[in-house]
Amino acid sequence: METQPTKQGESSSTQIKTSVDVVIPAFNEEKSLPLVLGDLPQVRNVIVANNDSTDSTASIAEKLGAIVTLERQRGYGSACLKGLATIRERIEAGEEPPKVVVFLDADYSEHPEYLTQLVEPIFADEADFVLGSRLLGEREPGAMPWQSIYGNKLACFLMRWMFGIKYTDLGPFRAIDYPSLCSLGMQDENFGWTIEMQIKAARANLRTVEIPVPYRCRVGVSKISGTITGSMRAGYKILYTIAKYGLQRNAGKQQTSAEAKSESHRAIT
Ligand SMILES: Nc1nc2c(ncn2[C@@H]2O[C@H](COP(=O)(O)OP(=O)(O)OP(=O)(O)O)[C@@H](O)[C@H]2O)c(=O)[nH]1
Ligand SMILES: [Mg+2]
Repeated sequence: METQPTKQGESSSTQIKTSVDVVIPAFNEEKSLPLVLGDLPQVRNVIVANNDSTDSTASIAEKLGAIVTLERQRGYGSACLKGLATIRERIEAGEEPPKVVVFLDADYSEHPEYLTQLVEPIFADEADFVLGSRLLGEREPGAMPWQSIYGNKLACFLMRWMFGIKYTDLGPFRAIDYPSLCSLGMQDENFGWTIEMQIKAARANLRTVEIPVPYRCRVGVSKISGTITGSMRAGYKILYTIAKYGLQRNAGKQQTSAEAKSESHRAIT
């Protein structure tokens, strides 16, 4: 027997269809992309940011109804930035801004159907930023190699220690309120993208929640976490990004205390 959707279910799926845009950075993911797009709930726009793929990623995405945008400069962040630029261009051309933007990998390691749960706290006005945590969710054996698990844990520990922010993961599957996303001024062009968003979201006092998301072995060949050089490059960039924002924060504190001193000096003289 067919179950009747609840009124709330109906309205949230309508909201998703009309006001959620999804950005999928993709580099040579012709095998996995059809699976990702097939499992994705109906959203307003699916933007595949093709990172100069040499396979048929772009043509497959187009055939399956996605908006395909080309970014020649390689790097996860570059592809995500291109996706955001495409959203901006469409707004300038007269489209309504999205309510929520969801980021999702193209390798089918995430479960795209969880998008519905990811956007829910934003539509309920309980959060501005929702992070899908693979560390809280169920992971298929081998889906996250040990260096990825401990690397993520270390990054989260450092963020907590340096900034007092509590995260459990740097997962790529995430939803964010569009005006909040614009206010963050995202910049990172490669592996620092996810952590940059998390640090900036905390600094901007965005209401953030994490929800567990399952994670499975990717389709296709591992490019980052399953290779030693990929893991080292990603790890280095993540640590560099934490240090960069940590130093900025300290510089800001020193500046504030210097300003306070000069203010009190002025008040005394
Ligand atoms: N590696 C890599 N991925 C990119 C790039 N540009 C876009 N992507 C996409 O970014 C997403 C994440 O990359 P993955 O290679 O899956 O990285 P990962 O999940 O850390 O590691 P593996 O799945 O083990 O390779 C995928 O959808 C890629 O297709 C790029 O320049 N390099
Ligand atoms: Mg992956």
